[in-house]
Amino acid sequence: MQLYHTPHSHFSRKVRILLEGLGIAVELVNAGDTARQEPSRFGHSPLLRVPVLRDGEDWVFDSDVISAHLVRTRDPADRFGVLRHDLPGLNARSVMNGVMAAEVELILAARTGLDTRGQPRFDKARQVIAAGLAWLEGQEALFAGEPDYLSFHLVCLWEHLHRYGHFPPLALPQLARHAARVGELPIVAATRAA
Ligand SMILES: N[C@@H](CCC(=O)N[C@@H](CS)C(=O)NCC(=O)O)C(=O)O
Repeated sequence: MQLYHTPHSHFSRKVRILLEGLGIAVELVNAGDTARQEPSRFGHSPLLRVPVLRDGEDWVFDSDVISAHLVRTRDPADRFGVLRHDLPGLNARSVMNGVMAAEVELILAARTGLDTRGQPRFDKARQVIAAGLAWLEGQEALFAGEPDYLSFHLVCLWEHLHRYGHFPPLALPQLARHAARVGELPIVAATRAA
């Protein structure tokens, strides 16, 4: 099994934490700069993004689809709640994915030479990050239980925003507490980029 990723990719890290939690060995293939366009970097995914999973003959695109595939094929008990169906949990997942995607837009725009300051399109991305985090703070009870896929997702988002300087000037005490707690888990620490 191979996972195309980058060490800092927050979307890839969700999958890597799940792999650690499930005790599944994987060969990590570093795609390098995700702003590049060579399909081979991305396992020939037409989306030109990581993560991409190669599982035998199967190629799987998108972090949550990869995670669902891993659980369906290897963890019928779904111990980390990847296949959950409750609306609050699914909405929180959508909001976290949206915040992470908005951050990717800002990072890759800057990396490819665009000045994002004062541009309405990128101001909207910053607004999505701030509004998404504030919304998630109001849903913090979702992260309060035993560590699960939703809380893995949170810690990936949280640490990435801090690392890249896109964390908005907001006090989010409950999310901060949950992210710190989950961040201490060995399976989470094992996936933290140097
Ligand atoms: N919806 C995708 C998003 C993946 C994504 O945006 N990955 C970033 C790296 S964290 C990427 O490869 N971006 C390249 C690009 O947008 O051109 C998923 O959940 O896997």
